[in-house]
Amino acid sequence: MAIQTDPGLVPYQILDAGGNLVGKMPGISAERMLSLYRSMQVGRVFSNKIIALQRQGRATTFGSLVGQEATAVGLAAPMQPQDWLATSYREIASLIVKGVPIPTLAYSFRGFTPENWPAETHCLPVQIVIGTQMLHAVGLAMAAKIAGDPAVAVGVCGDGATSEGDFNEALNFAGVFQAPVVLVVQNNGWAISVPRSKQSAASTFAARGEGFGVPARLVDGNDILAVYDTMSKAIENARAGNGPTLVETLTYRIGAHTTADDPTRYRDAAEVEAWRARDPIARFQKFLIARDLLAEQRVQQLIEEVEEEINEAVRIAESMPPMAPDSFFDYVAATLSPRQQAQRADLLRYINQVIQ
Ligand SMILES: Cc1ncc(C[n+]2csc(CCOP(=O)(O)OP(=O)(O)O)c2C)c(N)n1
Ligand SMILES: [Mg+2]
Repeated sequence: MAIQTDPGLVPYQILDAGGNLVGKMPGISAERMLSLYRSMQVGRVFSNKIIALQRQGRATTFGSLVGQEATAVGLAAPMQPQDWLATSYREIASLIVKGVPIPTLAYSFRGFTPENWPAETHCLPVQIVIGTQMLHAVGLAMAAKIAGDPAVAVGVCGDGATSEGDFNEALNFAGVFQAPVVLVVQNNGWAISVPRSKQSAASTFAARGEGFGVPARLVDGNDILAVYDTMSKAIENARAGNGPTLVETLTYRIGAHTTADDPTRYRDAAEVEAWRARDPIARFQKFLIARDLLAEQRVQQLIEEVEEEINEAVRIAESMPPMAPDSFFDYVAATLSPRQQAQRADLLRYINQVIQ
């Protein structure tokens, strides 16, 4: 198995893989649990839809979210509106939970950075440059602390990102300056084709917090209640002035790294099957059905409603005009240098030649 943990370190769990309650229930209403369940379905349907569109030439490269819905939803759900969220490309469901409109995200997977990025959601645009968002999260948290603003920042990256300098610098600053930040490592076992075992000789990524003086938690990342509970406590701890927490969520990337990847070339089918049995949506669904919070007949209907919502979002995104090819210059600097202005003019000249 690619995912290793110290046998002495048991990830925090509230629901086991069969959906049975094995821990203490967090204070959470039935309505809230159903909304978490629906958000996980939204994440999965969105992922499958964008991958289908990519196959038809209607979307860009996309990294599958499947299997990681509990971590993505659970890390964002306890956040308050003023809290900051800095993610990679793998946490689209977190952005949806935090309020980024689905059409805006679908538009971004047509290859356009939305001009109307909803800044009021306090979500940063996704980072493709591995690990950088962890520094952004710590910086936002430090700024909030200095300003006396009751905001907490959450930064999330993958297992592979922990080998970047940025990750280590972020943890160091978080610890030294007691930043109100929660740094989440979404350990899905793989960084494209590089297994978790090649990222660190440490028994867990959570264990690495100690070296930075940052308290850490190891959580079953496929257990929505455990992720939600851990994040709620870590976020409120940071808000109360008690500093940062590092959270490792143990999960698994069921799909390909992206639409440009073929994982059958580097990993065992048996490993994927073992993790399918720990599916985060199926697990929570069993729990909700057993508690009479969700009717079995309702599941298919709910998935169809979610599919319709995603299809509508795609229709809206596809009806939006494309951005001008030179518009990215608008986001480089408030005023362009003469050299940048010349580059923009060059680009426009080239485009006009190609079109004519
Ligand atoms: C600085 C940097 N180096 C390399 C890449 C190419 N790259 C894209 S995704 C990826 C693997 C990231 O793995 P992980 O952090 O585990 O995240 P996951 O994709 O599993 O969510 C790499 C190396 C990049 N985007 N940025
Ligand atoms: Mg990974």
